[in-house]
Amino acid sequence: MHLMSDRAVMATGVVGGTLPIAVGHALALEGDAVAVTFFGDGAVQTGVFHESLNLAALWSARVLFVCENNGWAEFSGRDEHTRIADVAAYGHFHGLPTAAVDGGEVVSVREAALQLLARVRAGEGPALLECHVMRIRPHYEGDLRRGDRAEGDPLARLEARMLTDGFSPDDLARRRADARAELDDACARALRDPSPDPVTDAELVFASAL
Ligand SMILES: Cc1ncc(C[n+]2csc(CCOP(=O)(O)OP(=O)(O)O)c2C)c(N)n1
Ligand SMILES: [Mg+2]
Repeated sequence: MHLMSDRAVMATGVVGGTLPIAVGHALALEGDAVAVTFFGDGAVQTGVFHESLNLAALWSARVLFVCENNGWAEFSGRDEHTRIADVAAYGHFHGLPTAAVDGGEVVSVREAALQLLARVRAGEGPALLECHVMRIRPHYEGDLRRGDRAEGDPLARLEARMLTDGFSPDDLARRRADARAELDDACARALRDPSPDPVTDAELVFASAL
């Protein structure tokens, strides 16, 4: 929900909030650039999910909708808030090319995403990718009640697959250390950055300065 970067246009604590923004963003993009929006299965029961898929399909917006379906919305199991088991059903219903994959299998996610992205880029309209995943950590740190399934960790599964595919344990250890160093460096840089000046709080919120 809360990731931002130069290419991550927005994130928000409002469940489903990124969906219509992604459609608008896609309509403003030029060339064959594509907007990709990630959301949980909890967002699928919001009205904007359906409005966004419908409008994107009608206007052939270049959007890839990616749902991470872990079967939970905060503390409610999927069967407590919907009678529809698979999110992919809504893709078919709204007329989008749709795929459903094991979201813990990195290679399958990549292959399915590339196939759908090729269609979106070609101007065939939006697409929906449903990734079935496990919640590997509780909803928030300290909540140990439900859904802690470490065996669903996509990185651990990828490592196991790479070892089977012939990568050496040393190679994997080196890659892990490189990734760790990159993250440590990014965290250190973020902590060193000065906090924003409070007088700039309205910048980029309104079209013209207050
Ligand atoms: C509009 C809105 N309603 C309710 C909430 C409270 N809330 C936070 S997370 C969440 C569940 C979202 O489900 P999902 O996207 O599947 O995330 P998961 O619980 O699987 O991490 C809810 C209802 C919110 N943040 N925004
Ligand atoms: Mg969920």
